[in-house]
Amino acid sequence: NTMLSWQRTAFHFQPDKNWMNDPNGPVYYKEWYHFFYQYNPNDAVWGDIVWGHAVSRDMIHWLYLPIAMVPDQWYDANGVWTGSATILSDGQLVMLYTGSTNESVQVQNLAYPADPSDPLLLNWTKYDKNPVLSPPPGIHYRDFRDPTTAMLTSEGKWRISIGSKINKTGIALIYDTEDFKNFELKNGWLRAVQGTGMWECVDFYPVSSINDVGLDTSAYGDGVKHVVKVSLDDDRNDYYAIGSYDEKLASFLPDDVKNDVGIGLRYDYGNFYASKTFFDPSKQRRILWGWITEYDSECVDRTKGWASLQGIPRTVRLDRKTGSNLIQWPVEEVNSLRLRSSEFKDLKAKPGSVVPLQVETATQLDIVAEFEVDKEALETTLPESDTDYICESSGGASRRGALGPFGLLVLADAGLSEFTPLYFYVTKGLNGSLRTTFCSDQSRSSVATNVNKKVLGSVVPVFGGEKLSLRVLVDHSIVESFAQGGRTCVTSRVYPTRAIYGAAKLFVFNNATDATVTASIKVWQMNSAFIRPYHPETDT
Ligand code: DQQ
Repeated sequence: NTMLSWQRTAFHFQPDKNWMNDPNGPVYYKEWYHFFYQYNPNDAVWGDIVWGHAVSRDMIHWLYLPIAMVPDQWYDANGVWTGSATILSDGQLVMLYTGSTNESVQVQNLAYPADPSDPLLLNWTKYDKNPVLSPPPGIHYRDFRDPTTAMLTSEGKWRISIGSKINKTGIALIYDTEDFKNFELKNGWLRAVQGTGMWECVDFYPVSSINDVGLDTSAYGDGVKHVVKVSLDDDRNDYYAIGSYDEKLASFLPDDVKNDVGIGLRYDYGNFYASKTFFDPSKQRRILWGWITEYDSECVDRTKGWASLQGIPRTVRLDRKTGSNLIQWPVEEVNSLRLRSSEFKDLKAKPGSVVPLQVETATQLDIVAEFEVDKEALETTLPESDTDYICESSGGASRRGALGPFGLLVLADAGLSEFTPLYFYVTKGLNGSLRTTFCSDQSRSSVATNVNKKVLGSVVPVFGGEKLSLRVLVDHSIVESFAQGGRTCVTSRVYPTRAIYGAAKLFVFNNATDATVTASIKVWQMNSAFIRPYHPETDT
């Protein structure tokens, strides 16, 4: 349907048609990045799940390959569900995935490349004695899924985690194995948190606390912290915790129980789910993939013939300045799509102003912006007792405060009948300290009615002397925002009907009542990634 074709993205990964959900088994193998994904080959809604497959040299320019695995066995007859890749010490690749059986029991299965010398990994062999794991006693047959990438123990065994729940308590089970065929259930859990419900797509990995280099999944010891991430089925968000992992006890302890697994920090305060990381040995970094779903109706998705995107892959590492959150940033390869740029230096936005930026079209952009709040206003503004600005419930970009909101209007039409504000909101506490929140306001993104109109976002740590900074990737119907170098990230799906193609514009706005804001902004037009099928003769 050409009526909705402007929503299709140009540099985010999406299949040429139909439904996609979770990222699966991302891995670097024989100089190719491999990406698998939950895919419905028959419809633009969830169902009939197979593993789609694509390869890339740079995680931006993707080539579609044939479907990797389909439900052709009793143990995955209801779907080839989410799983992870592990590269063994000798370079062999093994894949563990969840099968939903002919009776809808969730079991874990082993698969491996039919021809390990094939860099494209076109054919997959399922182990003939699958399943390798069935739900243990006490676990409901439909609460046992999404095995992690394995990490080595000090005994030389491989260790995986699988998400589940007991009553309302989310848990991560731990299994050790030597051969990925026979598994031993460990006592206790990696972590359990009351009231969080089913843990989907557990991820478990090390981050360095001494430098910014990514770590192999098995790294352990001095200078290493661990991250546990869970996808909460009940509220459809990805939560992580940073802490220490006791390898002997097979258990994880968060640094801060207020930010325990599943309750505190989120990778993204917008639309981002079922994510998974992998270690990229070619550039010594850890990469995070996340599924970005639709915020419109299934009926519309069927009309347009596709649903869902993957976020731009992000490097992920510990924020060594705060020590208490991760830093996420689009992989550097996305910069290769940058075309012409426009620069706006020291632009003064007075209280209550909207300033257009001349940037040709504004549907495929990479924006880097810095904002400075007028020092005098910061000093003279009276402290407030209520500094708890919450994006979801604070009235969006139109509610004015002394020191905010200010930021950008993206995917805006000239008459401002549609626009998406990305903004900072600063509040001053009674003790004089400042608190900064970053929000993405979808409430006026579209004149269409059957789309999500929430204001999304969260608080962002800012140190004295730091300017407020923002990186934004705009791609037709997705807006990915990275505030303060990637400390707080917010992804929106938006569905403008007027602010499309050449009619889409970009503005700076300042809706604060007291403070003038100085903005410096660089905007690149972004090329398309031309994602297409692999051609054996020309694609090498
Ligand atoms: N999606 C898969 C499951 C997983 C869920 C099924 C998360 O394995 O728990 O498509 O989105």
